[in-house]
Amino acid sequence: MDKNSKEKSKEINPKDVTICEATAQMLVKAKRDGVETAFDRAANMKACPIGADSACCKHCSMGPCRLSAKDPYGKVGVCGADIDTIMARNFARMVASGAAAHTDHGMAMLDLFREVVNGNIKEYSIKNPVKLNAVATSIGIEVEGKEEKEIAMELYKELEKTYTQIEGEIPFAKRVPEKTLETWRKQGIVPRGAMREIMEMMHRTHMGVDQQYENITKQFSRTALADGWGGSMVATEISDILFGTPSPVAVEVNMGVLKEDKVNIIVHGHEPNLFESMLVSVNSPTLIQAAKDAGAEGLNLVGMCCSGAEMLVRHGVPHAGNFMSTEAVLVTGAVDGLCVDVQCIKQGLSKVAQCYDTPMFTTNPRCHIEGAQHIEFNEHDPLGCTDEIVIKAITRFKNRKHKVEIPNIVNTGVHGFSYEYINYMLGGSFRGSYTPLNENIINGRIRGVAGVVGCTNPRVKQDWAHVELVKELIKNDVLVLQTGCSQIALAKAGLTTPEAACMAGPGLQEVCETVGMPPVLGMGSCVDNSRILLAASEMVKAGGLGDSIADLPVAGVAPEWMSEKAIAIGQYFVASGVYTIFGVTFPIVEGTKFHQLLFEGLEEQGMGKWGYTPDPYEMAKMMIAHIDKKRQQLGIDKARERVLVDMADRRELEVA
Ligand code: NFS
Ligand code: SF4
Repeated sequence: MDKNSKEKSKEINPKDVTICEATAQMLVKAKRDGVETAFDRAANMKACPIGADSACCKHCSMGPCRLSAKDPYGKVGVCGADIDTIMARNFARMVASGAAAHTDHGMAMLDLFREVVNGNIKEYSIKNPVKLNAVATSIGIEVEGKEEKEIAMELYKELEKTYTQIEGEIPFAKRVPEKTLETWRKQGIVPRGAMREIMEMMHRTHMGVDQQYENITKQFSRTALADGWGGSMVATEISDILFGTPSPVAVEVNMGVLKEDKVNIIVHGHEPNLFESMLVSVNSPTLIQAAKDAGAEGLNLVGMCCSGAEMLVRHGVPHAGNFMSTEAVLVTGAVDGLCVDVQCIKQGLSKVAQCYDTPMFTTNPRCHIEGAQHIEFNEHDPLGCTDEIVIKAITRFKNRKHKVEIPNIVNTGVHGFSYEYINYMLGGSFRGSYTPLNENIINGRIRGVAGVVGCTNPRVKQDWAHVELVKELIKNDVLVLQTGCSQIALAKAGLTTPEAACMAGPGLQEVCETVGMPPVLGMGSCVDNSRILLAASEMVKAGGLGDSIADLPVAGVAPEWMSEKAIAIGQYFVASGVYTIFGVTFPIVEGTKFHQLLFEGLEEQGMGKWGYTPDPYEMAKMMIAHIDKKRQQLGIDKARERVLVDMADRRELEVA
């Protein structure tokens, strides 16, 4: 036994690390099968305390330098960098990396769009011309009397600037409420183009460049905004134009969506083009016949993580679970093919897949994984890749060697609330608008709106903080908007059904029942957080709730975050004016100047601010207190008291 394996002695109790029953069941099986997952590794990998506080720097070989969180100003790096510079630079690089991931994804969608419009790719087409016109109009492109192709080409050229523009403001800055934009202009943080912002961010965080935390913060705000109002928004809007805008659809979630008698194929990753092509492949009569010839009942396509969330809201494709369930799902032995593209794909998956003879396929030139087969996805011949994967999965089905154990749990919910649909749902088909939402906030039935988003993380009990927090929020009449892995946690907990309205406070319950909607609205993947930005923007424009996003009674939260993308998202929400709370841990030393700037100072500059607590009940309290403060500033706090008294009276009458 080597030293390493001797150290790996801590055993996990599945019930302590997740509230997802299917995942817990599979962790028990994994232990039986001698298979290790990230839960085991997290228990045996002590997080570095200095790194967790971001009190170290390895930007040059005079270091690495370690400072102390206990005495943050007691020491500086070899170059003289102080704690604020070091933490701000580290934070900035997390933002740059997260923003790069989203913007590169958006650019891949834009590349596809250009080739479709040019006629070079025929396998995809514009599915949603109404959205094409709406997006074009929103950034000042005249659509009247023009052919679809002409509008699309103009839109492409304009949106390309999101990435390549050197001077000026990114195109979607035109969608930002005027006063919010004014704040950005005053602070000098309106993004020019994403490539420029990310490049400048990397430059400024190099050894010996920007060594003033406030100045670094400005640039990472600008970089983050180039993600939220840039790359992510392009990803969402172009995907809607090419593949359709989500509208409410009943979906099945959890590991029970795998079928023992079918060839199970999972797509896990982020870019919908691959998944869309896989959807075509699994519907091919030839391949369905091949599956039947192999003794299967058919082909079963299932999503995971964010591309799964996108296909869930757009097409109602079943979803097997979120980030911390991706290894566990392989332990079922039922997965005949695991197909991935980019982001949030644990390298550990390849080893677990090997244990169960599940072929794992990487498909994107950006992401190869040791032990996985690479079958490159090419948009000019998308089926070439996805058909081959289906064929290989059928072969695995035919030769299944492992006993299959699928947790018998399926939850149904309603997801697919694009910001356009919220408009339609509340405003009716003739004059969709956010006015009814605002009215319900002003009259107090809805106390405020919360965006609950982000990852799951083996450092905390999977799904627990998401679920407990959301229950608290809706109980207090806060309408919840969701994306990413968080909405899968809530779907598994049964809170994305219209019936879940009974768990909401009296005001929110009344609104949900009138409209027939759940109190928790699933909107899609992490790039679809841009839908939340647009919803916030529409709320400002509909009137009555102030002039900027910072005036709204809203808050954002990522209770179980883990990725750099989450930090980028958090920062663009904060810079857009939203109070944003993170759980798990926060990579900054408390009591430092940089901490003070992020947790208080930015708000004084007209933006939002950061908050932190690992406790979901505390999170709910902090968010509700903020929402109430905003209600008070708007002068609508009294209305809520009145409406709640009314409703209580009415209920008493009904009982009598
Ligand atoms: Ni968002 Fe999606 Fe999930 Fe977190 Fe990862 S899949 S982009 S980063 S873990 S929500
Ligand atoms: Fe140390 Fe400064 Fe080099 Fe960072 S840049 S490793 S603080 S010497």
